Amino acid sequence: MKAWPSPEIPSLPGTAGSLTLFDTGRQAARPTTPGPTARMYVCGITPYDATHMGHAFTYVTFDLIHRFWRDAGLDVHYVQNVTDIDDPLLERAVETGQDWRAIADRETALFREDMEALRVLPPRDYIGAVESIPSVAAYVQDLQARGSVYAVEGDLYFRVRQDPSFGAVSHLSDDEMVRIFRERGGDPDRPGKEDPLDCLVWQSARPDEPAWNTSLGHGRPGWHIECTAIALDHLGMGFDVQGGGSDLVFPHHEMCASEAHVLMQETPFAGHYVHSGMVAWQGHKMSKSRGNLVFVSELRRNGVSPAAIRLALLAHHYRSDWSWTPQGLDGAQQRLALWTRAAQADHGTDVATTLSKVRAALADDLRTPEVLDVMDDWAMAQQSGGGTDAQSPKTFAAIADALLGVSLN
Ligand code: 5CA
Ligand code: ZN
Repeated sequence: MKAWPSPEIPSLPGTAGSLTLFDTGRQAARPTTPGPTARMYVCGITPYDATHMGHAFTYVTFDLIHRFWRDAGLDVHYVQNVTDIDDPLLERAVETGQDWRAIADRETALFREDMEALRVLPPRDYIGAVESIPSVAAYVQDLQARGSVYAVEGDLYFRVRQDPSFGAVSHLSDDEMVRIFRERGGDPDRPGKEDPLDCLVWQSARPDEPAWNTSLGHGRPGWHIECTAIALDHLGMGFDVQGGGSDLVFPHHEMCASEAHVLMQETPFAGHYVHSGMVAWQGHKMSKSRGNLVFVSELRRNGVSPAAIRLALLAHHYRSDWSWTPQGLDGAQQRLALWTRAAQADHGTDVATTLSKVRAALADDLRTPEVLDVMDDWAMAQQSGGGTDAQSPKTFAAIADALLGVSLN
């Protein structure tokens, strides 16, 4: 699929060090150790509705990682999927009388516009589930050849326990796994399953549902194996970061990892499993299924600057759960005005310490609230005058742009 155009990234003096991120798998913050090309896979949208602030928070979080690595002089191979066939799309199609493909195309197009407006760096590979079906079918056959698949009424299930490290991403008890699996699209209670946690890798064709002819017969893929296949095809095993919101820790990222471990007979699937917190609105996690949403596109239509939206998101550490509020957006707009004034000055105080503090706070598990404080300090000092350096206001703007994706123009 086509991604979206990349914004320019200004270059900054000096270079960043290494990036430490909290790894859900190890339950600890650890340095990332990319080679000259850092490899990151982030789970993309299921395009049945517009981009909301929860999505924006997640993609801006991983954009900070992307930007940090670029600042460190690395090439970044970033892969993202689009779940352009799944139950929610088909349900929305029935509810609205539209074709599921038209919904997916429209909402994916809107997502691209939102990402471009938010200055999120595009993935190098932007891959749809539908276009990956032949690859998924081949991986399911590999799993079959390893004796890791069985059929229930024509649907194919992966034996999760074939991976000795199953559970090592989420660290949940069996009871918790079953409960969460049931909540998040799994089918632990289906009769005929060997283990309640075994996951669907191929669903045979249902009447009135789309299906594809493959080596596995007529049907469509299960969800997890799509991301496993896309990540393996484009990044291979042992890539640096597997990312998404914390609602994907279990079952999604656990299942993806186990499928890959069994397929490739090696570990790990990813070096770090990184998860952003959930954004709520009106007391509940923002979700398309609940319908309590604040859309990026709606704010943009109402004239809110994307830079202010980004600053509203960056005011929260990426691992915290938080609520979107109008006050948060007001605060971000004031901050944007402060920074913009400061960046427009003819001269200012030295910005080198600001840059090294910003890099250090980002390097330590993306401590963005501290980054904003450091930037505020420089901008406020600027208001009270002083400083003779003609370059520093421009460098300040370049820091905001290159590392935070906030354009002060
Ligand atoms: N297509 C799958 C991933 S393969 C999916 O989860 N799609 S999604 O549209 O539901 O979510 C897209 C991304 O946004 C996921 O990484 C998800 O974890 C994240 N996300 C969804 N809702 C929120 C929220 N309220 N707060 C933060 N992140 C969220
Ligand atoms: Zn995914």
